[in-house]
Amino acid sequence: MSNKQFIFSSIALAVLLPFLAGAAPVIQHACGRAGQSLDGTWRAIVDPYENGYYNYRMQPMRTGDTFFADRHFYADPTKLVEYDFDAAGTLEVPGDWNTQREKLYYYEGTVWYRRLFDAQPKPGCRYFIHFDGANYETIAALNGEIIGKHTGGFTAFDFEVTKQLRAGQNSLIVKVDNKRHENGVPTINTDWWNYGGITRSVRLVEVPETFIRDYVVRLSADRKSVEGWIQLDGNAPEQQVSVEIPELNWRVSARTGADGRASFIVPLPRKSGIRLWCPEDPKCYEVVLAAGQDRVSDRIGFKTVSTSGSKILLNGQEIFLRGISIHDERPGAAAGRAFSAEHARTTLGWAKELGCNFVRLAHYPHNEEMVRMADEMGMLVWSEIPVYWTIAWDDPDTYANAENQLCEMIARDHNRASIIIWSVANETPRSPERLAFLGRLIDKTRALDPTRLVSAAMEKDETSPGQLTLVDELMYKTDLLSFNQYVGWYDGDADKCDRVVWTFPVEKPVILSELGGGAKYGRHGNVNERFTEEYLVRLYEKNISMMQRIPGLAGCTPWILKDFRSPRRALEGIQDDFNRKGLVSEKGEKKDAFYTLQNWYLSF
Ligand code: GCB
Repeated sequence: MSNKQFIFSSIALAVLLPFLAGAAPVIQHACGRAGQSLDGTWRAIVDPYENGYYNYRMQPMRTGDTFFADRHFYADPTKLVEYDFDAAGTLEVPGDWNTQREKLYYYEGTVWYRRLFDAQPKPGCRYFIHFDGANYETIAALNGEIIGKHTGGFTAFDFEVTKQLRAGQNSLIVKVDNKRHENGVPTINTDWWNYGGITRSVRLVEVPETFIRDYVVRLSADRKSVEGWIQLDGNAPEQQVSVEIPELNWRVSARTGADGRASFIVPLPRKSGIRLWCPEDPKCYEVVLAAGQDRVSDRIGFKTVSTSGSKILLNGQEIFLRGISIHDERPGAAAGRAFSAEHARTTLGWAKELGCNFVRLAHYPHNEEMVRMADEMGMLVWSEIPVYWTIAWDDPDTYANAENQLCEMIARDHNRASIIIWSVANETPRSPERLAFLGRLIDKTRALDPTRLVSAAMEKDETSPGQLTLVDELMYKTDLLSFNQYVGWYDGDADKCDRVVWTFPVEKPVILSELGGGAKYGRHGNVNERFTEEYLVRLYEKNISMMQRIPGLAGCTPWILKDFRSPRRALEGIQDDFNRKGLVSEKGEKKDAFYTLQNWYLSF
């Protein structure tokens, strides 16, 4: 492939603008870069009154009077220092604090983490501390100096530490605060556990002075070319860069401009033999990107997704989305936040066994292992930001926060073949302010990524008894008519499913983004008794036959794969702090309704 074939397209300006508009995006594929993992045992001080922070809030330059300074009482007890990380208890990272210490089960507030690590910084390299996620507000300091602040509990971010990193021992202090806020994203009220802490992996990343910060490598909409861009970061932005897919014998090289960016669209050879990514054949190719000293190797699948009338097309072929919703919680009695490839394999393994080709990762971006595992296992993905229920629609800070989380979600995962839908919200009560807010988020999503579908989980309306439809005007902006409905649980009994008629004012693919009800595993009784396995089986049977009568149905993601912790679920003996709408219990025991849905899915 010659340089001439490399097209610097001005269309790419559209993709470039978002990059210029905001902060630098997260380092693409940070876990595949040189450096060291900082996962493991960290010291932790619980600080509900923000004692260790007080002086910093008063005088931000004086970190010496705060816990960021990592001073010691025990080193010299004649000097008053009322904390000492060396003497503090420990928490494992990654991991939420709620399931690690009984006293922190309901805790919402600040915990200070400290990790000592050795480093040997090399001249000509830059260093970043990369967090895959920490809930909800993070402020970090390296060797007593603040390196950055981040808001949002479910997206990756990194702070540069080239100046602060020392040869020998380093002290990384991270203040994590999971207090809920009325104008936060999410807001105060949700139906999931507000797990706090450094819930996901942390890594010291080493890159050359000028490095490949971000890239997109994907199939063009006509499936005839591979297209994308590379974004360099550093003081030598104009460089020779290349992208290679060795297995396809496909290679391209070019020079980045003064903005550090190069875009390309290069046809695949006629007989490339490319295997398009799909659930039945989730082929990922090794893609190697190089720029000067920097080299990144990623595994990327190639596919397209689009709609035609009420159909969803994957690689141009109609596909029905046999889905299930999932929270980012790990399998096992203790529950808690998921973070590992093993958690992802088990959870997605259950979804596979259920007969799924699609998962809705609700209600916020899940950890990166999950989407990478979905790529490898062949599971289509709906990915969402936590714009949930009653957000402060007219607060500009709330909008900025939501948009930032949207950008961070897309930036981390825009090379994942599995992702077909970006969702901007879940069950948000209608109002003009909310319509404007979500409309802006949808426009932003399309500008950042024109290659995937954009939607939101809306709510159905009953315009007259038994007449079910959508009236939410957001449906004119989304690619899908996706909505949650609980006929047979919150809305009447299971028999109501037989009586209702569905119609829609516009022809688009219909996705039931939630349906279901609760049952405690092993609790048996009458079909009319809530929380019994019998009730849930019947509810699923009735919902399935109702769905078969829904015009334009293109898929569904019943709520939910696994019972998950929620402080809203107080019914003792049955709920015990768990939302019981799972088809498997938190321990992985399959409820009878699992097989009801499985029978339907396996009949396709
Ligand atoms: C919903 C929400 C979901 C809840 C679920 C429930 O509509 O979107 O977050 O957990 O209902 O169980 O009530």
